Amino acid sequence: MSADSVVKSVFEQVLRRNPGEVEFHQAVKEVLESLKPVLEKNPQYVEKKLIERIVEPERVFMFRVPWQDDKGNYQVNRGFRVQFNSALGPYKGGLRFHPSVYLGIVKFLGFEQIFKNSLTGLMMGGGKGGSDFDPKGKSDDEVMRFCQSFMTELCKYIGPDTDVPAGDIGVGGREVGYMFGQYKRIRNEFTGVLTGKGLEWGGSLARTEATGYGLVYIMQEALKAVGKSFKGLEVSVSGSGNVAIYATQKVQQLGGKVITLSDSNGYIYDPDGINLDTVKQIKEVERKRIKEYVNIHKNAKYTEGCNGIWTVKCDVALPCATQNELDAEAANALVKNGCFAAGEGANMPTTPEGIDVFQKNKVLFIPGKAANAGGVAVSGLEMAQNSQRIPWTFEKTDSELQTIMVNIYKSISEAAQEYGCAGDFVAGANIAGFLKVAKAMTAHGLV
Ligand code: NDP
Ligand code: 2IT
Repeated sequence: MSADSVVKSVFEQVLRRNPGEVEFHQAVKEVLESLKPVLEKNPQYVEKKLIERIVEPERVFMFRVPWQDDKGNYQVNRGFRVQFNSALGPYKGGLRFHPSVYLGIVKFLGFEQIFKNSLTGLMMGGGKGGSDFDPKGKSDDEVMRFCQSFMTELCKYIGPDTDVPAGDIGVGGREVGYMFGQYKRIRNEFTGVLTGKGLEWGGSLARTEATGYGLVYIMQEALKAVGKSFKGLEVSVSGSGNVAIYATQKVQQLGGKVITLSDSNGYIYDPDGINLDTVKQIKEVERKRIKEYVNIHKNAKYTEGCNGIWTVKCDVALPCATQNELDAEAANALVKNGCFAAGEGANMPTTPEGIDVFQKNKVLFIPGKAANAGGVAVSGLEMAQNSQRIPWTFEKTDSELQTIMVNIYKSISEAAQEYGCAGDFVAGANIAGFLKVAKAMTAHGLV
């Protein structure tokens, strides 16, 4: 059977077996398309049904999360954990709390995580979880009661050598704290079962910064390869959460100017460059909306709705909010305005049509699997520190992160080169990420 027909038939089976899970279909399609040259070169992977196995999660949990709000009303949400692939290590990946979460989102994220974690070079399998719970507008006590109920069920399936969750959209230090407390209480164990922990109780320095910093480190490496740097560049960042804030910080440290940020209501444009102290106060301390920014910085402008953010003229675009936030129209607007590089801080923020526009116009495009791997990489370093029971300094952790991001850039460039698509970092990331997992799965026999 040719690689083409294998991919076609596996994808048809994915559509049949996972009806309605459109984000999962999108993520699988991209990876399978990239793997055609790998299957041609390695017929043993076709014979051993590597592709059929890798698109099927090892295990999926869905559970009821009952909790009580401040008024005493009972509430019910749905919880998920997808343990996708453990060929390279314990399942590892974040938890997302957002009303849009359903099985298809968790599966797309878990699937991406397999290849991303492989690219880090650390021993981590792929997994993801979350809930359709919306933390927005909830009191601390409500969030705590929800997290405790969520962990009361999740704690049956995870453990420091089994499955190690972390944060994602809607899950930060506060939520990880409540979940860790409940796990410790039920299991009577103080272990590194979650990453993104507080620094006083097993967290790693630089984990908070890691995804945003890592994104900028890999983009810096990619820019260096074409004789450029961030110095003097105008950068458009979307989102205003963990990834967006620390991507902005690192761009600024490297001499670039970040001119936009957004949330799900709208975006701000500040021609003077974003003032991060203001953003951190609004988003991290007060947990308010990004539009508050323009009350303090009078040259800045707020626009309702997030679609227009990519019409702002910039040199580099860093989408750091959510999936499918940058479509073909947005990519065309960026190209027209002279944008020459884009790096995905979020998971799958660019639609397939958007990626097409970037690649046809020779925009230097680094996909999320590679570009946002810094977060999970430092999570892996947090696990290492927890095993050693010794915390590392910020400098040591940050320097390991830089090395990992430079190595990811190297391995995705080399894989693209080797498989005849030099400069296509989407294919490079999928191929390099896959090969390691495929070798491990082959060594493990029929699993
Ligand atoms: P946060 O919850 O800290 O921030 C999310 C940001 O994205 C907020 O500004 C939020 O706005 C915006 N956003 C979320 N959903 C939507 C939506 N449907 N439409 C428009 N804007 C939206 O999450 P993170 O910064 O941690 O995550 C951002 C992205 O980065 C996600 O794709 C995540 O999977 C990815 N990522 C995160 C890593 C991490 O370590 N945290 C690691 C690797 C990837 P609002 O407040 O209005 O919801
Ligand atoms: O998408 C991701 O890589 C994350 N949300 C971070 C996962 C982790 O385990 O740190």
